[in-house]
Amino acid sequence: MSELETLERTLLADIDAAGDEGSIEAVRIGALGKKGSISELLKTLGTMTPEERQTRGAQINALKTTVADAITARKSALKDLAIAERLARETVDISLPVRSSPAERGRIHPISQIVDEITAIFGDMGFSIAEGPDIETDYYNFTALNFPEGHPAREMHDTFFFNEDDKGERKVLRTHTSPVQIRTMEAQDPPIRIIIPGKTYRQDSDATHSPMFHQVEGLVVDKSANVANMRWVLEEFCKAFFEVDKVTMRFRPSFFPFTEPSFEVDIQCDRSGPIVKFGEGTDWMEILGCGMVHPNVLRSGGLDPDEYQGFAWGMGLDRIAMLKYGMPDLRDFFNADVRWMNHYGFRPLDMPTLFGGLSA
Ligand code: 2U9
Repeated sequence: MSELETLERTLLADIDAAGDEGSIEAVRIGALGKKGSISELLKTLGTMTPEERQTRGAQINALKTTVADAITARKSALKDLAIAERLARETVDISLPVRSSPAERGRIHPISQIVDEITAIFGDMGFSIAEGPDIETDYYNFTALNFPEGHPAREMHDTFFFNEDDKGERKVLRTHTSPVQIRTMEAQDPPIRIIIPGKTYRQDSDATHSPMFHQVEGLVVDKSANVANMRWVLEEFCKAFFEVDKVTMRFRPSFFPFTEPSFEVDIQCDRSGPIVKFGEGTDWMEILGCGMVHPNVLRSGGLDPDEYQGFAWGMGLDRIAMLKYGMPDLRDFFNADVRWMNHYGFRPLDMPTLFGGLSA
């Protein structure tokens, strides 16, 4: 066997034996690199006679082509092999349970859930949401709402007062969301149909009262809004909110400075078991307050009470959240306890809608 045939065999065997891209590259450099075995052979051509060079040159070049082709083929085969190995190694077991995303693991606080539910119900009836500041002037929180100066009703609210400012004005933490209705009447012409969910503040703290609590109030103003309309809106709301086909409601006369006549509203229920059931039973539970907007309050909002009339209502969100979802102590709402949130919280992607269900 000639020296060239031996070299070819050795190199082809090395190429065949190269198991990865690093080893095949080493074989290439050993044969075709600057100081490789084939390159060294090519250098010897210069010392040969023209006749020798013709035959020997052709042989060495043929060897070079054979080896270069074999290296290219092996490289491509190794690449395919590497991809096949990686594919086998990185297969995904699609039968494994899906890991929940962070958005799935978080929880919506029951108060936010209740606000979303109420928004869905009143949104469907054509109401918009209105918002306003938590720090209010005495005027918007009391005077504009027909609380006379120095009247005991102002004390009834256990108000948090700020210190007097430079102008001698004492701001308050709003004791109800009602200032927002005044601001809306000032800013917008009737017909007005708004709900106002928000934080409110009074000096009170026990298992069912917290110094910061939540209310939702509603206001309708147009030329013919009346008690019958109000009753219908509130009954439809209660049916949708408590997810029952029928409710019986009782309107008892009451007093609020901002409404005349005023009512406290009870809903018939069954309180015999561990959870309150609505739409059945013979017990009553107070659920909200409401009334026709007082003429003085319409005037504060810049409206003529001889032209416009309105109805309004208000309810405590924390209380109805406790009622609907069976939470015994209001203070847990604000303890930021992740175990409580995991138990009572709602899944973030289950947005309440009337068509999909409020709290399913
Ligand atoms: C304007 C005119 C009228 C809002 C109303 C009630 C009756 C009411 C309480 C329920 C429980 C507050 O959280 S609570 O303590 N609210 O009973 N609220 S009518 O009436 C308004 C509001 C604004 C301009």
